[in-house]
Amino acid sequence: MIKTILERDDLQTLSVESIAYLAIMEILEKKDPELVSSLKKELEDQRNSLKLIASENYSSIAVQMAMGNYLTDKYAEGHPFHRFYAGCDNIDSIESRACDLAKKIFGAEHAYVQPHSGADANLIAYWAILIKRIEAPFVEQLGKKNVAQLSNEEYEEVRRLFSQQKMMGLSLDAGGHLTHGSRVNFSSKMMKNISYGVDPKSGLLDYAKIKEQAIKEKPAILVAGYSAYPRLIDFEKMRDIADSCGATLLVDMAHFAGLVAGKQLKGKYNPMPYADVVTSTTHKTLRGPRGGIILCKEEFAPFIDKGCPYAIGGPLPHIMAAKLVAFTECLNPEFETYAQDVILNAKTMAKRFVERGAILVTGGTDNHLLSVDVMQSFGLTGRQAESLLSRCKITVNRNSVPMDKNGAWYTSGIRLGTPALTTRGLKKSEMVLIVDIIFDLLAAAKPLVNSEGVKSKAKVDIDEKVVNKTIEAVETLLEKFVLYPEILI
Ligand code: DSN
Repeated sequence: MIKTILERDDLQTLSVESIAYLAIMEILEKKDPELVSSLKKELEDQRNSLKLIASENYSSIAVQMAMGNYLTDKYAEGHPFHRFYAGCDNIDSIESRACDLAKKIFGAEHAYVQPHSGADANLIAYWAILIKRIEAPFVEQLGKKNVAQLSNEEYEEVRRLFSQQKMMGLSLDAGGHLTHGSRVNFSSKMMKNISYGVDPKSGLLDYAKIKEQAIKEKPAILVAGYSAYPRLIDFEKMRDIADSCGATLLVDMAHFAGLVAGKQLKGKYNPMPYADVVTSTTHKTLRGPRGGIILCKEEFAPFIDKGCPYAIGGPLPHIMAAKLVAFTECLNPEFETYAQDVILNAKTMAKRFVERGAILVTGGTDNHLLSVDVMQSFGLTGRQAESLLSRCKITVNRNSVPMDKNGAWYTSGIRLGTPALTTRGLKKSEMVLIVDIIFDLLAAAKPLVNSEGVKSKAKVDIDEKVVNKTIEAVETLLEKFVLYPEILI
């Protein structure tokens, strides 16, 4: 007979975090034991692997706890103190305090913390910008009070004008995000998409070329930001480009928001003074719950605040509570050290890869991520490298390199990031060790060749002894860095 948590002999010795998690497991066990098994297994897997996914992190237990409660039961359409539902007093308090903290952390004129994700944040921001630029002046010109007063013909004209607008963002293979105008995403369907790339030789943004393109194309929205670009962006230059073509400058800092909050991106590398609208996720370098935020200049505020109803049916009060907790953590001086270490760790990894002879996109990194060209370095596709590393408990994701010949499925690169391992406490010397482990493993692998002599793009040929040795090395390294040591379940 399993004892309930209250009957445990060691209750007095357990941390409050362990007691909280044990209680959660006990409650869930009665509903779905299989879910509890998956939850326990996930903790074990995360504990036993080297997480190098550049967009992932480990949130605090406080952030996790703020998400799991009855706040989820509330509808709060609208925004703080301006709701379409009654009974939102406490949600008003939570959401407005989260907005105030976000403004303080980033030095923003206005904050909106409802987006459910970074993609949501971009969707809302694009609509808000188009409505401000096109719909609002159109409505005003016709002497109408709001869009609901337009006739069907007039509204059709708004829709036609929207579809004529252009957005210009970094292409996916050069490190841009799907929502920056990729053909498989809504962003290229709501506006005409013009992509800019990177210099084919250096892999770096070529600002003069982007400016030339922007002046020719005249986009309504210029997007700066990335998912896999390992360098800093000069936002002063991006501002100048936006001004030269009359575009609204939107910076998507989903990947590097934590580096801004941690005061590591200063001057022209901090997007806040230059952008009209800044979007972000809250769960990557920022280390909060899975979600999004939008920061903007005051003139955009009335439009951004209508994210619900533009694109959100109802905000998630429990997630906004967790964002509030994460923002309090960003204001802790420890967060600055963390952000500094994230970059230091990434630079250390990049340096070691180069010393060992690997080819990196742009030759290195200035931020939290690096992109290793595994095709040029090891003759492997990104897919082969990703699965082999995963077998050895090292999680990375395959990623295109600029002008990738292997396409978006197999790719020629892998993207590595340091936020999660930095949170876990790993430092420079461990980074060198990790690069050596990865390098030795990938160097020992070859693409599997079938009986007809065809090289696989997915499978590799490798001595199992090397695989086992790698797993052992990872396990030994992680023994010293227990993830969530305060949780015993
Ligand atoms: N999936 C995220 C990333 O890995 O960068 C972006 O949405």
